[in-house]
Order: sequence, then C-alpha cells, then structure tokens
Amino acid sequence: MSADTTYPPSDAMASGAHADKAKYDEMYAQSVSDPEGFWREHGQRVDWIKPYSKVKDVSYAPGNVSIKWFEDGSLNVAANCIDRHLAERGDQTAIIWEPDSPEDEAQHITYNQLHHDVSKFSNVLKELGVGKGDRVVIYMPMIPQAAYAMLACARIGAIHSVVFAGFSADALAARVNGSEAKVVITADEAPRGGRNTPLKTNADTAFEKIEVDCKMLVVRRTGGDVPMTAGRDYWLHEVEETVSADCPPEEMNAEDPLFILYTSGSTGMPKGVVHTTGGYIVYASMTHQYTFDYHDGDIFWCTADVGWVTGHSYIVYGPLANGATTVMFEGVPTYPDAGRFWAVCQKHKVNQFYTAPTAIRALMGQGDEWVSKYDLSDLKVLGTVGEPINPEAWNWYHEVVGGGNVPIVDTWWQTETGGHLLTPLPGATTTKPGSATLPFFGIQPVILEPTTGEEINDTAAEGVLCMKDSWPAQMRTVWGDHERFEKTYFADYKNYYFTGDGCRRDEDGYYWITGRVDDVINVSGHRMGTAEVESALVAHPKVAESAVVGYPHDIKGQGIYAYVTLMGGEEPSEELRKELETWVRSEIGPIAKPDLIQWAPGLPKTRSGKIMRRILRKIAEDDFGALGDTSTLADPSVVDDLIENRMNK
Ligand code: 6R9
Repeated sequence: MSADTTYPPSDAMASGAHADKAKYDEMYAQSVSDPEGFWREHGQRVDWIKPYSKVKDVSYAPGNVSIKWFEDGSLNVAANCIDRHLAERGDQTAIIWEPDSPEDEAQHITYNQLHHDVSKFSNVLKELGVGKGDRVVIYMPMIPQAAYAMLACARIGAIHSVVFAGFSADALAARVNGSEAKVVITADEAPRGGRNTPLKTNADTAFEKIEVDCKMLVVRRTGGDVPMTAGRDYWLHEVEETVSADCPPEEMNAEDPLFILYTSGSTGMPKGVVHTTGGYIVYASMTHQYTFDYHDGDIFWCTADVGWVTGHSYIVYGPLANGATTVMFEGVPTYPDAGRFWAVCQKHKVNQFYTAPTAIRALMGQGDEWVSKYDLSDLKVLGTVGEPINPEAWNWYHEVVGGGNVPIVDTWWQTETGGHLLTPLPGATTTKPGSATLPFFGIQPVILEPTTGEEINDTAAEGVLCMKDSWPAQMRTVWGDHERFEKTYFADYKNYYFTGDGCRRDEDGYYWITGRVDDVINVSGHRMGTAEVESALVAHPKVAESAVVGYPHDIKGQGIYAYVTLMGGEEPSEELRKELETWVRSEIGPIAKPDLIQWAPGLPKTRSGKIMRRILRKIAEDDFGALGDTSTLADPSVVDDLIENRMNK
C-alpha cells in the first residue's frame, strides 16, 4: 500500500449512513451559505422548554468579542440526556460501565436508573447548598457517579468543572479557588491498572490550600478507609438516604454556562474554558451522530477520561443526548494485558470505538496477536482524536483492528471548540491516512499566512489554521477573564478564531494538522503548557531558571524536554534529577513529569533577555544543522555547551 492510498467509503457504508457524499455536500453548502437557516433547523434536534426565535448573534470584532446562540431559548441539558428518552427507551442501557479489573462485573445502567440516580444526586447537591449558577468541582475516577455528578449539576443549573483525577492536589486546589466552587465531589480511591490512587487523601491535601468555603462529597468506590472531616465531608450514600428521588430539571437559558474546563495555553496558568447550554448540546449531539454515524441500538465507546473535553462531549453529553448506549471504562489499555481494549470491544459488542493515537502506537508495539484473538466483527467505525496520527499507526488501526474494511474518522477539535470541527463522515468522506480531511457542517476553516495574517486562497496552502465565523459549541469566554479570551483567540488574527495549530491544505482541499504553533505541547494527547512546567520547576528552591520544549517521542507523540539552570552553588546530580521529576509530579501531576532534564549552565537569550525557544527546540529534536541564526544571542557560546551535553533519548 503506497503512502498516498486513499480510502473511499464502501457502498454498504454509504447507503446506510446518515450522510453519503451527496448529502454531505448538500448539507455543508447550505450550512455555510445560510448558517441561520441551517442552525434554525438543526437546533431543533434537542428539546427546548421555550423555543428560540434568534439563532445566532456573533461578533469577533476586536475589543467586542461576543458569541451567542439560540439566546432567547431555554432548555435543560440533563432533561435532554435523560428524561426525554424515558417514554421510548427507559429500559434501554444508557451506560455500560466496565471496571478496572476484568474480574469485576460490568454494570448496565438503564435510562430509567440513570433518571433515578441523577435525580437523587441532584437533590444531594441541593442539600449541600448548591443552587443555580454555583460551581462544583468533580475529581473522580471513571465510574458512573462521575457522569451522574455532571448530569446532576446540569439538572439543577450548577456549573461543573471536572478536574482530571491524575492532577495533583495543588492543581485541584488552584481550580477550586479559581472557580470559587461550593462543593468538590470525589471518591475514596481510584483503581486504575490494578493500583489505587488515594483521591480523597489528595483532596484533603488540596483543602489545605483551598481558600473558599467548600464542602466535600465522597463517593464510595473501593471501601478503602478514609478519614472524614465532620461538617465538611459527606458520604454520597449517606446523604442520598435522606433525599427524595424527585428533582424537576431547572429551566436554563441557552447561554447559561454548562461547564468550565481548565486547559493549558501558551502563557500562564491553565484557563477556564466556558461552554454554555444550548449551542453546546446541539453541536455535541449532532457531531456524535454524524461523525460516528451513530444509529439507534449501537454500542458506542470513547476511551477518553471525563477529565478531558473528549469525555465531556463523547462519553457523556453527545451520546446521552442521542439516547445512545455509551461505554465508560475505568481502566487502562494495557491492564491486565495489551488486549484489554479488544477484549472489552468483544465483550460489549462495541460498534463505534474512539481512542487516541498514543494508545494506538503503544498497542501496535505489543504485537498483532493481542488484537487478532478477539472477535471485533461488530466494529463499524473507528475514531481517533487528540494529536496528529502518523500513517503507520493509521494503517495498523485500519488493517489490524478494522480488518481493512472499517472506516477511520480522524477528528480534529479542541477543548475550546466543544465538538469536532474537521473530520471525515464514515459514509461520505474518502479518507487519507494522517488527514483530518474536511470541515463539519457550519465550519469554515481558513489558512492564514502566519506573519501577515492574509488568507491564502489557493487550495493548496500552508500556514496557521483559523476559523471564519462561529459554530454553536464554540467556547464563550475564559472564566473570570474575558480579556484573556479575546487576547488568546482573537487578537493575533483580526476577525478570525485562532486555533493555535499549524495546518496544510492539499490540492483536494484536505486539511493536515502539522501541530501547535505556540508554546503548547501535546504529550500523549494531553495538552501541556510549557510555561506551566517551567513555573513548577522554578518553584523548586534549587532551580534558578528553566525552559521547557517538546521533542518527538515514539509513543507519546511529544515528550517533555526541560533545560534547567541551577541556583549558584548547587551541583547537578542524578538524585536532584529524580527530585525535580517528583517535584513536577506533585506540583501538576504525573502527565507533566519531564522525560528528559538537561542541566544548562545558561539558556540562549536575546540581548533583551528573551529565551530563544526555537534553538532549544532544535537541540531537543537533535536537529543541530537547522539552528538558524544565533548571532543575535547575548552569549552564543551557551549553544555549544547545550549541544555538547544534550540528553540522549
Ligand atoms: C479534543 C482535544 C486540542 C489540540 C489541538 C491539536 C491537537 C486534537 C487532533 C489534533 C491533529 C487531530 N489535536 N485532535 N491534532 N489531529 N485529530 O484533543 O482537545 O485537549 O484541547 O487539544 O490537540 O493541536 O489544538 P484538547
């Protein structure tokens, strides 16, 4: 198979799909020629309490960025994900929960049960004093109660902020303080890959740094012994006994915030991305249906964690809004062995499977036999997300997992976009390995010349990826900092949304993401701001200065390469290297641990003191020939030292 083999949809796929090529072309054309009309129609895919009359009111004007969709309509997201399905599919499974250990029994939660459990959970939150507009932080393992917690917030109009359970106590505290949350929901322990993370203990540590008046609601997962602080900590199962199972959904305006999700940016600390109610649920459900060609009765599995946007849109909100059966997996791809994903696909007869390139690359290295011993004949669509997928991994996914005849959807999107923006549709789009292909309905990508900001109109083009116009699930603001929102996404290129990604468009108009153009790195599909890791490192008493860059890593996509300058009098040692690794883990979390630390007596700086990351990146990439002009450096000799002492991967 040559590198430029293309894969058209099979006739069978095209004829049974929600959209074949003709339908995609027709719908796409309408969506961009008449966005108002298109979204007026498709906004009705969800149930409204008060129907909207206005569809869209958007300005990207500098100093006045404002994004509103369906603004005079009202609805409730939990009612859309649960209540409206009860008459037709109350006994259908909503969530299949697969626990960490294959020895433990999976749970099948019906829509009726979901309704009962979420209503109870909602009343528990009310009992703890949570009301409409209040913030709730969710720090949970991948258990059904994580989804209940999100839906309970949505039901009563509280704004959730899910913090990935792999984040440290410090990161948790920062997010609780940042959103002034009233309650933190956690569990006693989180089993993953056969080991238990002490979540409640982490949360206790976080509470030492939490400056707002906040309670803790604890879900019993393992039954591990955890201390409870009277008057502050509550067991879910205990409070549940005291509340009713009746909780009518709150009527929410379309533009009321649904959730905050912190994500890394190129500067400073993570920012709270705000998504609102109406546009988000319309777009999450529509992309879930079309991108995965989801049909009633299908079993859908997205392997992400609910701590990331992928888990929000494609484990919880999109699938449940569509009345789907969604699989929630507590474990990891390699426990108890490298066949776990495929064992779960076989066991639950999964039809659509959605994972990250880093997982595919890791499993690819373990050998085909882990896949071939399972019956994967129920698979109809395979998806990827989070980072560019290299053609080798794409081909392995296609041939070995999909048996050569299951379409792959490489979905490009971001925490900020709420749902897929560039993606193939299984029955419509001819795919090319490594390309996220074409825009979803209503999406108008443009490639700009990076320095002039001019739109490149030739079909074949390379530059920065921006979006013209808005889509319903676009983020609305940065929590508490609208100015930062404007500055990050609308200041560099006027009247466009700037994605932060570089991109090439080929002669067929297909989009190929080339990676971030800012100081964000993508480690195993997780976004990490180099500034965050740097500030964690310099917070260590022995570190004077640090610069962090990404470098190519076979499995993770990018690894974290840290240059560290020590305080005068401090000596580099293996022990100190370990100490710094542990330090970063505890400041941010295990995913931020540097893969390589190089001791740097000095960093390459311009005369004005700006660190020249371009050079540090090249050294980390082992690409010394391409260092470019170093003559503007204050002290060009530091570069020679850095090259000489470069860490081997
Ligand atoms: C959904 C999610 C967003 C960044 C994004 C880009 C990278 C995501 C991709 C992809 C190439 C894909 N990215 N999907 N790059 N191909 N299919 O991952 O959100 O965590 O906010 O990351 O991830 O660089 O800008 P988020």
